[in-house]
Amino acid sequence: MALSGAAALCGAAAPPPIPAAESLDALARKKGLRFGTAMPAHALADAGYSALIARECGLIVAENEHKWYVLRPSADRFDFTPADRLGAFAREHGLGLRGHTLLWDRDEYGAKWLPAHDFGPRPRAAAERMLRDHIRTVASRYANQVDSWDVVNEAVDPATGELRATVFGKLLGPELIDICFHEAKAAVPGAKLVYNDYMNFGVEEATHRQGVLKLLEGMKARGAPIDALGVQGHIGGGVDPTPVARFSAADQRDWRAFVDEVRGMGLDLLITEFDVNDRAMPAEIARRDAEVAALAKDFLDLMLDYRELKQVLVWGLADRYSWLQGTAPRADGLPKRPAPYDADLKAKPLREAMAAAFRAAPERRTWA
Ligand code: 9MR
Repeated sequence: MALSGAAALCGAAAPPPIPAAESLDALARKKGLRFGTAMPAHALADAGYSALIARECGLIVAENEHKWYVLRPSADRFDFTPADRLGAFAREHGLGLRGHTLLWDRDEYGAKWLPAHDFGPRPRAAAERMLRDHIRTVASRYANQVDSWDVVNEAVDPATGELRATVFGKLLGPELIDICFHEAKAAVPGAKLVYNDYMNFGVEEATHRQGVLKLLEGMKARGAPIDALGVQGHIGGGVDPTPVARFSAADQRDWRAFVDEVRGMGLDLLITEFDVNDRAMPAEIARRDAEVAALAKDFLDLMLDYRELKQVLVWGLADRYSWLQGTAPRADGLPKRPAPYDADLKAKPLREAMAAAFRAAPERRTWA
């Protein structure tokens, strides 16, 4: 049989498009879950990628556009332009919008001007005013669209398990986190409020996990209005020095103990930034993709077992939009393959692993 057109040129027929009823979000919804991806504003110009997101996802999260360094070009000015463009895209395609983040509590990822900012003669009060004003202004602007906010991101230092000594952390002390959650609650009482962090499985992550548990326990004890823990889910050694190619039985046991504690506090769970760093996996693509998919399936099966898990978002739906391309490169210099779709927007085994995990997941009550 003669191949036609593009298929003949590529030497293989293009895979059939995935029917709407089988999209990752449709499969997730059958179980009371939702599926989405991070999207940067520059991806709006990519028609193929935007269409893929609209087809596969039920929600998006701005990859960087709600961060202080984008929203706050200076201490006295807000710029909502890129964030609003992503909000408009979500509306146009009937997608939900998550908010990330009202405070990324790391100065290196905050507003550029902040570390040198002069808070005047009463710095504590001025810092609290600035923070509350930021949270109120940003959260209120998206009150009708964003239904869950990463109120605070990455406040726990993985090396010590203590809160990081940031500009706001030093001025406001341990109260910083509660202040953020109370202000967000006052601004958007109907939104779910999430603490988001990258604690992971693995023995070398124990201090980070303990630190996050300590933070959450304290917040619950003090009555801070928190609904869920956002597990970023950068597995495979996402932001860690050591690549992790498997989810061992011992690691699964320790990770479950961690998640059980979070659940025991009455908190829900989200996977907010899922991807699989293939930095230590074989070069050969079929083998690499199979290892990525297998690691993902092990992790997702465990997490989806918890009915408290309400949403799964990937940090980029296709390899060409993954932040991992620019972070800790592979020794062989090959491009990474951390996302469900490849650089040509073809579905990979990771996509099938995610679909299989959603199909196998128990049903849960939708996040109200
Ligand atoms: O993917 C994001 C990348 O484009 C940015 O340059 C970087 C700094 O703002 O942040 C990346 O996203 C991070 C997320 O906001 C928080 N968790 C870790 C993510 C990967 O670094």
